Amino acid sequence: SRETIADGAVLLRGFVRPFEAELIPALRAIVKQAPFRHLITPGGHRMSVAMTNCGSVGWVSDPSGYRYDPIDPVSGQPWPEMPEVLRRLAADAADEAGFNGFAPEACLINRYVPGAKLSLHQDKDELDYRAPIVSISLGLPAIFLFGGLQRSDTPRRYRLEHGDVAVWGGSSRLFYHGVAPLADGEHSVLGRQRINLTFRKVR
Ligand code: MD3
Ligand code: FE
Repeated sequence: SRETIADGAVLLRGFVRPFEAELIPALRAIVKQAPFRHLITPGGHRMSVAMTNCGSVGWVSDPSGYRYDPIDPVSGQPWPEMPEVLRRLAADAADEAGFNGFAPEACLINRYVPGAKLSLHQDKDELDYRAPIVSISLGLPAIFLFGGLQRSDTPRRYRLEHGDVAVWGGSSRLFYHGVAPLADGEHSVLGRQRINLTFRKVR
């Protein structure tokens, strides 16, 4: 199904289904090469969400700031390549939402265990806000908080489930958003966790 929730923001429930059999092993291979780690924010806080990346650049945070970096600071090596199945899924979802020719350079992969959350923030480390961000939810369901251009805008809440894809472009590209603390549970494929992948055009 396709549901528009704001200017340029489209929810595609279950869009992952036809890709899932290929996607899960591809994800496992990435995490083997570049394991999840808890980043430290410039403010010195350890994030409750663990992260890794694939693609030609990856998003990193450390005491010196936020940036996209071609090198994984843990391994000293380039991030794992973005698998074809992920490129295709992201491009197909963007097409479905009206953003043709989406070619992401980065895929940030977030892992939530019960209790982990992501505070309200804007995604502003990319150079071109005309490109959307495509996000894929896997594993345990989460409550996604979708605010507005001001941090003080009261967020709307959406439950994102395993297999849901969302595309965030247009004026919603710079809206504040976050994820409420993950409720405990057990998912048949991924166990006691939620994984979110976000595809970004960085340059
Ligand atoms: C709305 N991740 O990695 S994905 C992030 O579920 C991030 O892990 C969340 O926010 C997660 O930065 C939310 C959905 C999402 C991603 C980017 C957006 C929604 C967005 C950018 C603008 C507006
Ligand atoms: Fe974000």
